[in-house]
Amino acid sequence: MEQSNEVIQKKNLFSGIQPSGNITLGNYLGALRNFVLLHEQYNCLFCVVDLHALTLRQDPAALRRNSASLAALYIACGLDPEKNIIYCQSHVPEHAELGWILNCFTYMGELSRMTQFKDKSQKHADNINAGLFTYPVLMASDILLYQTHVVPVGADQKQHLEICRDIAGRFNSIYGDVFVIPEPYIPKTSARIMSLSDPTRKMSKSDAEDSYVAVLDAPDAIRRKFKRAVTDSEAEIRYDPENKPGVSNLLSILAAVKGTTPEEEASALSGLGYGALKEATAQAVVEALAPIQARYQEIIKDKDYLNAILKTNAEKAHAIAFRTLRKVYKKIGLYQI
Ligand code: ATP
Ligand code: LTN
Repeated sequence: MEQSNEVIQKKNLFSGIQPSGNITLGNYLGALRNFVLLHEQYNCLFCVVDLHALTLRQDPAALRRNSASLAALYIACGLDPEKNIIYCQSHVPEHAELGWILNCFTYMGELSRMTQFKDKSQKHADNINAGLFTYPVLMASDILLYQTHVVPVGADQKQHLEICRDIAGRFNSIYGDVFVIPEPYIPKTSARIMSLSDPTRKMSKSDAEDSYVAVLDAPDAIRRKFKRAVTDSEAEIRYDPENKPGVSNLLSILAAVKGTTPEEEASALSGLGYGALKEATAQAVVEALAPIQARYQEIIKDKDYLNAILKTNAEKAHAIAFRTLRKVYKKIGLYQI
């Protein structure tokens, strides 16, 4: 048989998580876990988007700690830092630089339609800053700098991906094919894990501690949080997100962790009480997180190793980002020397 010498070029994948608090089970099931599933098929960049975190007021010491912790967690989840570019956004200046240019190609009207902006400005009415408003533009710059084909995110980021595609398309239609138009990758199940204290709202790391399970929570904390999770006053384990959001959220988590469906879990537990559902969910989560937690503890102890990785990878990211930015500068007519 004739051998093909054709080298199949891998496509590019980019995603980011904000170091704005403890990484939650929602972040893990909606995003991180899919990074691990996808990373071998793509050239990947996984970013600690620390500049995005500044859109809400951060305690400087906590921001530093959370940034190192998130980088270590990427590795602990199984992303090899030799094969994937794991780095901090603020270490690569091109993100902010392209962000400025793209601000000039984004309309106030489209930004004011973003539901994340509306939600966050309601929650933080004392600090509705311009960064919160232009957040999606910086996110578009993250993605477009690396000629990204695929962006794995939770369902809450779909609208931001759409605006990114619109900005890229608008730019390309004026200057030619400068940017790859990215596609979102949103998991079918677990794309939107809900808060344990208010299952009608998304689980979020910047909310109160009892509303989320953190990936690094100790087993007894995980069990306690699930035990207190809000359900309803019936006693039937049934998957019905509309009418039974709390129970359905627990079933979704259990199914996502076990690789089954919420309906299958509901029928396996039918006839049992909510206590059994909570215990089964807590147990499955504790078991799934244990190996990640153990690996994390090894990595976070060795700051020299972690810093060396972040430095080398920021250089790799910079080399790619620099090429795209130069091209953009040239196309739009900035004087080059
Ligand atoms: P914050 O509360 O600080 O806004 P967050 O918890 O919403 O943070 P991000 O850093 O904004 O998390 O998101 C990181 C990734 O996790 C994104 O891909 C996002 O879509 C995903 N994600 C966040 N929350 C959930 C959730 N509850 N269910 C599924 N995916 C989620
Ligand atoms: N906006 C995202 C985090 C984020 C991101 C990105 C995700 C910033 N830049 C680029 C994917 C690709 C969030 O709030 N979850």
